[in-house]
Amino acid sequence: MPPEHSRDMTETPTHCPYCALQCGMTLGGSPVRVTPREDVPANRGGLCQKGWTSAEMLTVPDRLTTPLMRARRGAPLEPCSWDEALDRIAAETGRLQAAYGKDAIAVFGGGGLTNEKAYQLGKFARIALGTSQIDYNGRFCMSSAAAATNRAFGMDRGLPGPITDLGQADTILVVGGNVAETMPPFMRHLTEMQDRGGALIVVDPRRTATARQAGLHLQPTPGTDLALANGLLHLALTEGLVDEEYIAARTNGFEAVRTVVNGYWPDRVERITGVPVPYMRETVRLLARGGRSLILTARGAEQHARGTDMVTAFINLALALGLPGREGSGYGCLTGQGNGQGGREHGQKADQLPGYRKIDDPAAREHVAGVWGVDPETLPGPGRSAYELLSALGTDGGPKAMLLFGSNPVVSAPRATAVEERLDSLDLLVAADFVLSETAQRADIVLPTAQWAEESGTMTNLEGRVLRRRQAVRPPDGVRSDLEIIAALADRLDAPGKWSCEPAEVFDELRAASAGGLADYSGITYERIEAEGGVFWPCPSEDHPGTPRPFLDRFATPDGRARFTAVEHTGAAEDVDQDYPVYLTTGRVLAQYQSGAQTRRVRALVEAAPEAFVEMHPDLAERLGIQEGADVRVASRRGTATVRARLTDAIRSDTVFIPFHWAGKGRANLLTNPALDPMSRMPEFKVCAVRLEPATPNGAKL
Ligand SMILES: Nc1nc2c(c(=O)[nH]1)N[C@H]1C(S)=C(S)[C@@H](COP(=O)(O)OP(=O)(O)OC[C@H]3O[C@@H](n4cnc5c(=O)[nH]c(N)nc54)[C@H](O)[C@@H]3O)O[C@H]1N2
Ligand SMILES: Nc1nc2c(c(=O)[nH]1)N[C@H]1C(S)=C(S)[C@@H](COP(=O)(O)OP(=O)(O)OC[C@H]3O[C@@H](n4cnc5c(=O)[nH]c(N)nc54)[C@H](O)[C@@H]3O)O[C@H]1N2
Ligand code: SF4
Ligand SMILES: [Mo]
Repeated sequence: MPPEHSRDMTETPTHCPYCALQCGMTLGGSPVRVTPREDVPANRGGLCQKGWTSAEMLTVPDRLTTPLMRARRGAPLEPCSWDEALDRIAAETGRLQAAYGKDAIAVFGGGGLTNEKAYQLGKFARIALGTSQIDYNGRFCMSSAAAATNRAFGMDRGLPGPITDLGQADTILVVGGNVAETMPPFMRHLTEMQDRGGALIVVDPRRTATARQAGLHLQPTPGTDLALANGLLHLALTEGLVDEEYIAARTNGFEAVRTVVNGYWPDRVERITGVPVPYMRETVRLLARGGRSLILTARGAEQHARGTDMVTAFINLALALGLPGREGSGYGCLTGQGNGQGGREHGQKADQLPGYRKIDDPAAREHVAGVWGVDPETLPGPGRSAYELLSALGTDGGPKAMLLFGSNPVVSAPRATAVEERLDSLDLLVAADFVLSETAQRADIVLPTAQWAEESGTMTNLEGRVLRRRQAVRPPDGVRSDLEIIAALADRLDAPGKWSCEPAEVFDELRAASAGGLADYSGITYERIEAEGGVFWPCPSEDHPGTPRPFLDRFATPDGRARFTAVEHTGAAEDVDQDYPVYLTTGRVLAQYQSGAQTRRVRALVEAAPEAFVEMHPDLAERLGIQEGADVRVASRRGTATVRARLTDAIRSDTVFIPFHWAGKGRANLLTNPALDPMSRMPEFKVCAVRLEPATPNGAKL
């Protein structure tokens, strides 16, 4: 077989560049054509519009193909050579670290990076720069579910079993997930379950496309899911539906939960959430009817200042009904980004080393330092979480420079104007990207990278299945892969250790570094992934089959039992009041992805979803004098956005919704509240208080 960089455009089986479903697709032809794969269980021949049009990203007209640099702040970005760019980064980081210490340099990664890149980036921060200041956009994504599952099960893995289990379930409760738009082929599994007589229940303040397919839709006030979950458990107890035998055999801590949920009687929960009592009763009855039941949370339940406890409340419910650790049943979190799962396992998190090891655990430090060939004493300790890191940039005692790989925080971080100010106060901002994202536009140095189909590596999908991303085309002249960039910088910084640019070699090192950790990849090889259609972690040896369902015998806690944690409802960090009387929630639409840096460049997607809008109930619109299609000013305590009104009775009349994919005046994150969860450090993207008014004098469409 020819080496991958010289292979021509033959048909190459790989996976979609975008979300965690990692739909299988084949790339081939010139121009590159996308064909869905039938052999990948996640999508079974399906793709969403983003997947179908993904190859267009390979040839966007404004693709970066040369490094860019600004002579000084305020000067324009101008083309430069790789050597100039890399030399300046090495010189500046050296100067700043000499003046301010190792932590003067921050690194910010992304959940879209392959396992190999995420691993190498974490290693680069710790031993090439020696900084503790690394975190990544996954903190904004599934970190609350990660914190909650670690607390309850001792391990954080997305789905509790293969995705094909969903079709065989009898009841699935989806809390705060709009999979019909965020992972369309996922619906096949839900439809299969429904066709077999199974029940789909959706909890969402909006009657989304997903909710419309459900037999039962619970429409709570944003931020009240914890009360709802406690209320469901209260009902399960009073109706004798909890599995006392399972609780005794497989869990600890139920008594405290029993006491707390005592206070969540149905009428009270209906008052807090707005969900009618009969709907709650029916939900509990369906979940507890025997057979296979799954409770799945997504960002709607997780992106809260109490997100960890919100998820915990649903895990408590699942445990009380005896679901986790039973084949086909359990609790799961729907991971989001392409490598949302793997990206959180190999060390780009502030408190973590590869293999999901804790950076403050002496044994973990010893093991990983051994693989890296350094003294464990030289490894830094835990750093700041994503939003705290962004807020510290350029402050006294905060980092003076940041290297960014795979995120666009100017659009996606909460309270974005404050983040912009911090970025602009840096001595040096470096962005590695294949397009000039809104954040790259503010950088001092921009490094053009290869993307997705132009390189290879591994991705871990929402099931915990490690997949191969294969190179299908050659990168354009002038760009380098992230691994090449990291290696070139490590070389200039005289870093210890090996810095391979070959994904397969980096993966082998990752396997060794993860060995013995919670996320043990040591038995996974590229060959096995190819032969077996992916391998589920943990997989501690090459003759180990991998672990599709991790908790069947025991949980990953020291005593093998799952842990209940009693949690109380407190409500959103910022409640509505006279000045800001309406709840704002934010999220996604089908045709755009994340900060839109990629999908706002694809023609068909721009046609399908051209601009930011605010979804609002006609009753609310009438009260405010706002008509369909009019420009609306939406103000919160953080800022003001101007977006187009879209009237629909599918949303509660006390709540509005703005998708966060657009830059400029329609940016949802001009408004959002950066209140952080105390455990996960997740910002409260899903609820804050706003005021709305027509942007044009009579509220009419211009
Ligand atoms: N088209 C598209 N697909 C994507 C992405 C994308 O950007 N675009 N991104 C990927 C990524 S990284 C992620 S993380 C996933 C996210 O996938 P999802 O979690 O499905 O997406 P969201 O739209 O953020 O949120 C889901 C729902 O939560 C609801 N919600 C808001 N507030 C609350 C609340 O307080 N309680 C409850 N129960 N629900 C609430 C919203 O109305 C929304 O319908 O999608 C992945 N797939
Ligand atoms: N209001 C609000 N804000 C949110 C959310 C919400 O629901 N509401 N959701 C949050 C969530 S769940 C997430 S995951 C974040 C995501 O938000 P971001 O972190 O901004 O995610 P992307 O838009 O995917 O940004 C990825 C950037 O990296 C580039 N890129 C992609 N792949 C690679 C690669 O391999 N290498 C390099 N060097 N660059 C690459 C892309 O071109 C793009 O510019 O947004 C969060 N922000
Ligand atoms: S659902 Fe996700 S992985 Fe599948 S085609 Fe769409 S964006 Fe790609
Ligand atoms: Mo995400």
